[in-house]
Parts: sequence; structure tokens; C-alpha cells
Amino acid sequence: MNKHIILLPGDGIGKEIIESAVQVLNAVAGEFGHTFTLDEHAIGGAAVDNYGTPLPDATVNACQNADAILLGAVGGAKWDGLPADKRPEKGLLGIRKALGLFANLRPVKGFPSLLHASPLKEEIIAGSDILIIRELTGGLYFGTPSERRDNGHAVVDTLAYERTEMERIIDKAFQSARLRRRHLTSVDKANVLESSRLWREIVEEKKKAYPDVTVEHLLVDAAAMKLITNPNQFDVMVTENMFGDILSDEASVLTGSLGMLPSASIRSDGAGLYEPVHGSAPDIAGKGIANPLGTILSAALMLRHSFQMEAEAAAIEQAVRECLDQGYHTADLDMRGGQEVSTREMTEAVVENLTC
Ligand code: GGG
Repeated sequence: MNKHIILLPGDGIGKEIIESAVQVLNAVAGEFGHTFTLDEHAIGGAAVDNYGTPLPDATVNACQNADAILLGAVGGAKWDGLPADKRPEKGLLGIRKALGLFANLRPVKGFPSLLHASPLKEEIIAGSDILIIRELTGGLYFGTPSERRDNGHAVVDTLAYERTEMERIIDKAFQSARLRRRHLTSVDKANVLESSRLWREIVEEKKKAYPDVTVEHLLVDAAAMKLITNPNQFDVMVTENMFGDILSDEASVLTGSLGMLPSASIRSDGAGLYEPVHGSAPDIAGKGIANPLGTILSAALMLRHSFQMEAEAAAIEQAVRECLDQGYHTADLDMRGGQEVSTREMTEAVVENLTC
């Protein structure tokens, strides 16, 4: 198959981890006889520096015409003083919105040889396998007004949703639960927020069309607690934008490091943007020690969801598993022994373990 992929390295460690994913994609292309055409474009702080905007039109156009997009990370203290519309994060929010990528899928499944790296007890996290589905184009991150008032003495952010935006993500969650263990946890704050009360009503309406899926409602504070005290109770979790952002970072402790988690931001026709859950880690940028596995696993999600290349995706995931079993680990992973390796060495180990 021929596929055209846009690469958006972004900021901080973004360049290094995207280079790693490219190396793995090239190896997959060789092993499985595909052609991946890769074009790089600017986003985030790097785009601000070079083009004066975190999301240049050329980037949006290229992404609109691509088969899929692979992104590294955006952000960094360097751009902290910029006005809100120039901040690197606006580039990421903007590309999600421009492409209508409303569903953020964040699978959280620990690798067996990393279980001890979690601060949680192994017996609590063993076997946990959760899919967190985060609504991505509404809520507090996009609502207006969002501004300072009264010379900085007051501030307002707006949590706004259309009913249709809630309906499509909740449908996606039910459909995803059907492909897994058929249990859906809907997370909200319905005791306080009007938006959450509408969300809960829609889940109740929708569940009639999915009688084979069991549904529970959890308040976000209870969900945060249960995620680390009894993660095995969860199969698919669905929630709005900000709750999903926070809960999925929290869930990363189940896997031993935030550096391990991939994500897919998709819409109904399968188009997608894939990126690690972690940010740009400017403190370690350029040192060659970043964990590339979240990005490599994001490339695997891209092959699976956007290109229907299940065998290729599984081959990458198996190669990652084998590297970890062999004791290779980057500095963020506490392996109790094994061999600490650089970003490049970890990538080479994944490529070496990759087989059809
Ligand atoms: N690769 C993820 C990343 O760069 N995160 C930084 C960021 O802007 N996060 C906000 C969000 O994901 O909504």
C-alpha cells in the first residue's frame, strides 16, 4: 500500500521521538512491502518562531490532504509570555478542530515487564486494560469567552458543548465498548455542572441502542480515585475534554511512565492524528534520552486505525514488548536492572525485534 503521512515534530523532544517513529515506519514498510511517503510540517512553538503562528495554513492544508498525521509534542517555557492565540498549544488544539478530530482514544495497558515500574502495587495493576475516550473539540479548551477582565482582577473560561458533539463521542464510546469487554464508564461532574447533566442524559438515552453494553456513571473525582485503587474495574471510559486530559495522564502511572502512552485523535471516516500523550519535555530535549515508545506505539495505532494494517501494528507492539522483556529501558523507566539506553538505541532495539 502507498500512504502519505504528515509529520509534525513540534517542540522540545518532538523532533527526536518523531525521528524514532520514522525509523520504525521505514522498517515496517520494508518488512511488509508498503510505501510511506513522509512530509514534515511546522506546528507549535517551532512554527511561531519560523512563521509567526503556531498553526500555519500550509500545515493545515497538508494535513487535510494526507492519509494520516503523526505528531510529536508542542509547548515549552520559551513561549510562555506570548498572547493566548500565539501559544504553541493553540496549534495542537487548532489542528484537531480544523480536521474535526473529535475522539481521542487513549489505550492504557501496561507491559508485563514494566509492572514493577509503577508506584502502584503490582497486584492492583496487573491485567488492567483500559481505553479512555476523551472528547477533543469542545468544552473548556474551546469555549468563549475565555479572557481576563477588570485589568486582570477577574477571569473567565467557558465550558460549552453542543448536544451533537456529546452524542457523537458517546456513540463512539458505546461502539468501542462493543469491540472490547462491553462495559462503559461515563465520567462527569453531574452534581455540579449543567454540561455534565446533559452528558448523563445523553448516555442514558443512547444506552437503549446498545443493550449488550453495561453502563455506569461516575463523578470525575471518584473516577480519579478508583483509577488507581481498582483499575481492573474499567474497560472503556468516556468523558469530556478536560476530564479526559487529566484522567489519562493519571492512568499513565499504571504503565510505569507517561512516556509509554500512545493516542489516536480520529473522526468517523477514520482520518486521524496520532501522538504520544506526553508533552515536549524541554528539560531533556536534545539530550538523546527521551523515551520514544509512546510515539512508536502511536505509529502502530495509526497503522491500525487509519490504514487497517492490523498485522503491522501488532508487529510494532510485539517488538516493543520484546525490547522491554530484554531489559532495554530509557531513563524514565525504572527497570530494576537491565540496560539503560538512549532514544536512538531504544529505537534500534525496536527495529531489530520487528518481524513480519
Ligand atoms: N503530544 C501531546 C502534547 O504535545 N501535549 C501538549 C498539549 O498541548 N496538550 C494539551 C492537550 O493535549 O489537549
